Amino acid sequence: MVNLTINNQPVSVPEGTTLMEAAKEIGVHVPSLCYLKDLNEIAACRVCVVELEGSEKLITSCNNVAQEGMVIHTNSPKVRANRRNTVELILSQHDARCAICSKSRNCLLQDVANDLGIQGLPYEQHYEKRPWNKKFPLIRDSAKCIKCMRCIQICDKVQSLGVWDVESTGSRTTVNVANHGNIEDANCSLCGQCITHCPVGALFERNDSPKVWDALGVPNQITVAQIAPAVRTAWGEEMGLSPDEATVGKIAHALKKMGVDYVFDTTFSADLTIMEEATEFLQRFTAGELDKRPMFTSCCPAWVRFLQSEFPHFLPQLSTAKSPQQMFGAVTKSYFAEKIGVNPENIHCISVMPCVAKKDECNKDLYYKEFAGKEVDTVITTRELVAMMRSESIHKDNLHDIPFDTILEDASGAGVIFGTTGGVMEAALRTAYATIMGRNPSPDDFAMVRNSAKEENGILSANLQIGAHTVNIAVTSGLAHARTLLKQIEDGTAHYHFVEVMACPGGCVGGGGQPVRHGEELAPQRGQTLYALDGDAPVRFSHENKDVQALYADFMGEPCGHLAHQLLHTSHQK
Ligand code: HC1
Ligand code: SF4
Repeated sequence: MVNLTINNQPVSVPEGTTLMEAAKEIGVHVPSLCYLKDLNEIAACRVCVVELEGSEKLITSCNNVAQEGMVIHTNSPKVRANRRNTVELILSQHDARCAICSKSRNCLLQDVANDLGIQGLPYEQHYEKRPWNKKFPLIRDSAKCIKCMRCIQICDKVQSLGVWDVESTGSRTTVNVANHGNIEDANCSLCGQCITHCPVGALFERNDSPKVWDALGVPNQITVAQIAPAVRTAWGEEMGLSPDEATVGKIAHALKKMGVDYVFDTTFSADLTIMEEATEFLQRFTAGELDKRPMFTSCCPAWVRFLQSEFPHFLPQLSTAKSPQQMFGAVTKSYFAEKIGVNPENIHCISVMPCVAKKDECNKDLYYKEFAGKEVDTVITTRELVAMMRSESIHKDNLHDIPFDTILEDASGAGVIFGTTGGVMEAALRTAYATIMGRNPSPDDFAMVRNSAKEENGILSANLQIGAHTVNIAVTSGLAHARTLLKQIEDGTAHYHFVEVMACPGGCVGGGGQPVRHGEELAPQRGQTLYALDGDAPVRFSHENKDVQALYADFMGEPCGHLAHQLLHTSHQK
């Protein structure tokens, strides 16, 4: 242990602890704009300076470690003056029109400037404004960038994509798409992790809420909304609701208040996806197709984009099942449209997703009888949903649980856990087991697929015995882990039959469209919310979803049958 003094308080910390972490031990917060634990400890912003007694120069606390006998002051007059000057300089190169900024009220720069009492700038403002394709789902505003390097690090170290890079040197140093490229050509998976790790409003999703408001105003148009599993775990964070209070039924109520005609749960079509994907898996597995290479889950569009751009030779291994989002749209504009006697052209499908990549995925077309159009018309993120609630003055106290609409209403616990890493695999295994064995397993028999994050390389693998079959499975999240897994398969050091990959660390609960809590990775605790919902669910198997059963009986026929192939499957080849 190392003993030192911080703000006149003694503190003992393990060797190698940074001064910032040591201060945290005794409840002292040192501000920073760039720090991300284990990812970005490079003192790019220099806001975290502290005073070391006996040293002329201030030192940065995020990348200097505690040493025996150090006497540190984190908020001395010298520190305050320096920190203030640093922030004033950053603000002089930042478009600080907070009122029209996507991160307003949740911006680290705003917080630090306010905490320091900065109310005017001694320097002239000058910031760069670069053009950007505003139609792309991910938007960068160069005038807001503070060069903290967080986006570079998360994209490189966690997602292994390297979309962002430093450009120029010295005072001209800036961040841009690597190799001076365009974002459209940059192999961006659209996972949105750079957005959720940006401390300011330099990165954000395309705002599609105006499209939703427009759709709600079209006379005689039917609006149908679906709510993704992970949204329920996080929207309450923005509204001041605890996980218990922030029910999905209240989101349904809010959407109805906005004027949406029918509100459904994507969990319904997660169950439908399992019917198709588990059937497809058993067909491919028993035909020996997976003896060399596995079948991959296909519900994460960022993962699909990653394969398309970097590992196209693996595309045939993807399940042909569409994602639950797209299946919902396809079922809405076929089966549901027929049931309610409405022309699918007069239906506008809205998805509320924790995801930025879903804004790209929804561009898929549906061809059904006379109808040729989009399965899903507009995708908004959890953040956009909350912003819409605010703009409609929907207060949390005026929301209560309402049921989803019929006839796509039923949803199992297996579908709910789709939103967290391992959930798709667990749900599929529950149904695959029932198909092979002719009886259900205990719902928690496959709980070993949870917690891939705890594995050393982030890849959880298991050999499962189901009847006479040994099934090798793997689960991972985060594209750097996925890349490792693909390399293992390529070089023959690992062999699996079925693999789940979600691009966002922790799965959709950690999605790029979820509310941002600076410095906190909330995916694990949001995942626990989904497991609790699954544990309490009256139905825990996708194949026991009554409305999915009715869909097959009344309309779709068999899983992986002719109509199912037409409506619920796709080719992921570009
Ligand atoms: Fe997801 Fe999925 S779990 S991909 O993360 O398969 O976005 O929540 O809706 O489609 O169901 C996202 C979440 C979501 C789909 C489902
Ligand atoms: Fe979107 Fe979920 Fe994939 Fe993240 S893990 S990119 S939120 S689908």
